[in-house]
Amino acid sequence: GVLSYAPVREPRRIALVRIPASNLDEAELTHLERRPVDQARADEQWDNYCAALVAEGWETVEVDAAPDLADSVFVEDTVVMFDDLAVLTLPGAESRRAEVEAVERAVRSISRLSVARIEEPGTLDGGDVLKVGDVVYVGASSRTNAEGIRQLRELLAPHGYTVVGVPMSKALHLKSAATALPDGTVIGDPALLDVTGLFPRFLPVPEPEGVAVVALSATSLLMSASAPQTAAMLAGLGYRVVTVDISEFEKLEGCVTCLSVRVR
Ligand code: CIR
Repeated sequence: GVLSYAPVREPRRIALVRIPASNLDEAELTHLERRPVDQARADEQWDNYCAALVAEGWETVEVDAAPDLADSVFVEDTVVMFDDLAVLTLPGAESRRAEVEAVERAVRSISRLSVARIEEPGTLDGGDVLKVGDVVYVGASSRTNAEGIRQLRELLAPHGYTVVGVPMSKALHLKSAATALPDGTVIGDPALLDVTGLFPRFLPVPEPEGVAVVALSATSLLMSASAPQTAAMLAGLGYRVVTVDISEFEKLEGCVTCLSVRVR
């Protein structure tokens, strides 16, 4: 007989990214004192961040630049992905709401995605949304209100996700305090969390900058270069750890997760 080999069609692993604005010094700050940002260095760090994603097999899709929207580089806050459902957010900070329009265009350009959105009076920042399997932890932070959490719960119920609200008073976003390893273990800084008992498996990390990891695959992690002890700890658990210097974005309360949105 004739053997025919169908090409293996894997869905593309896309990372949405957005080039830094030219007014980074006007970015929102909640918990940190303002320190001057080196714009050229920020641009270079962003290039390296994108290059690291590409090197790990991700295709970057750029959201149209918004040179005047100071926080637009932190694209994670504007859309949250659940399989093929993209939920556009309504950012808690007024100054960030205009970011969503171009993100919507970018999301709609990826044909396999369906699109929903959080609506007023709900507010929700993607940085507050932590997925662990089919449980979605959502930080009730200064940016994300109860109505935003309620709307997300309603949008996700038909998709089999359970939404769990998490009180957040000590850090900007839930993911400024905790993220998840590919095996579902939540890692974080207990000093930045109101509660840790909600997570079935919780592992404290030794540095505040170490709380944020991006799962590049089941076995590799992207982390900030500012957390070498955490990197060593996670390497010790068997992960391959890729580090990037994002110091200019850390001055603006950004972390390694918030610079991209992974569409798996
Ligand atoms: C803000 O305050 O909105 C930005 N300066 C930082 C946002 C960081 N985003 C995140 O952690 N998901």
